[in-house]
Amino acid sequence: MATVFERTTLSKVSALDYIDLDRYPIHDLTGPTATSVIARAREQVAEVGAAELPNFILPDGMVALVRDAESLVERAHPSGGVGTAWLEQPSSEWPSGHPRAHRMPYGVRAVGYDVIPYTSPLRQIYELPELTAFVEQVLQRGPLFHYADPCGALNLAVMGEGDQLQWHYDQTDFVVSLAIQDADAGGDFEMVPKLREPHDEHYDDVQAIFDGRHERVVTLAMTPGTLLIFEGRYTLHRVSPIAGSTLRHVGLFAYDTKPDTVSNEHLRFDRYGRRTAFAEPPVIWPSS
Ligand SMILES: O=C(O)CCC(=O)C(=O)O
Ligand SMILES: [Fe+2]
Repeated sequence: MATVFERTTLSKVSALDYIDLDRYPIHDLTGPTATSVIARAREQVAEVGAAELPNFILPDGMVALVRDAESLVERAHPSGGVGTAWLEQPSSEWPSGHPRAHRMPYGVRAVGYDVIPYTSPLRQIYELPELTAFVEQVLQRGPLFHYADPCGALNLAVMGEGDQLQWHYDQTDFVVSLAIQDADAGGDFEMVPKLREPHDEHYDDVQAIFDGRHERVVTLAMTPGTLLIFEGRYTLHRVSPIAGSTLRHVGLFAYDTKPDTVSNEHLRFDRYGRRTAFAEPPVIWPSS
């Protein structure tokens, strides 16, 4: 017990060191700086469904995160094909030409939480209780828990030449992402604030976006080092196709308002290529 506690404490201290605590004092949420950062982020979420926190990570932290991401690329599982904005198999109820039946190409590679080593700075940042408490304060949805899925709780999303994510709504209320590396071109995070309402899908407006009428589309800079707190269930969004040889890396931090939510074997196999999670992150890859 004592040993585990000591090891954990040491790694938490170093993960806080990656964060610009002068600008974002997540270790002291009651101080004046944190109070104003939280108030501003809440405003942004209320106005556009997304709070962008640039330079959340210090330059040394970025060096460590990029090196880490590059070392994790070989653990990424590719998935791709065509999908709808609602991330569902369209039922026959939707005639062809209906936005709900509209399929768009996607391609992405995902590194699951179960294969991210304990020494990974991305993992250590995600596991900071201070970060969870900060996100909790911004979102004001009551206590937050790490998503309990052994593969899905934390992901590194890797996208290369030709990869993209189609226009979609997330199936969770919100997601927290950390921009680690930009592609040479493309890979823009584009979103349409306030398009969907709980009881109105506004299909005509969605169709207009699919038709390329982008007046309402907002592109977020997502400069490496930016933390983004994003309400993806009601904000249509996509990642535009990537060009060039530099990989786009984004860390995806999953939380839930309930402590024990997990995914299922089918979804897990689709995204990670395995039905069962590794019990411990493999030290070498490919794992034997
Ligand atoms: O990679 C990103 O920036 C966003 C990813 C995303 O929208 C998703 O995984 O649902
Ligand atoms: Fe999404």
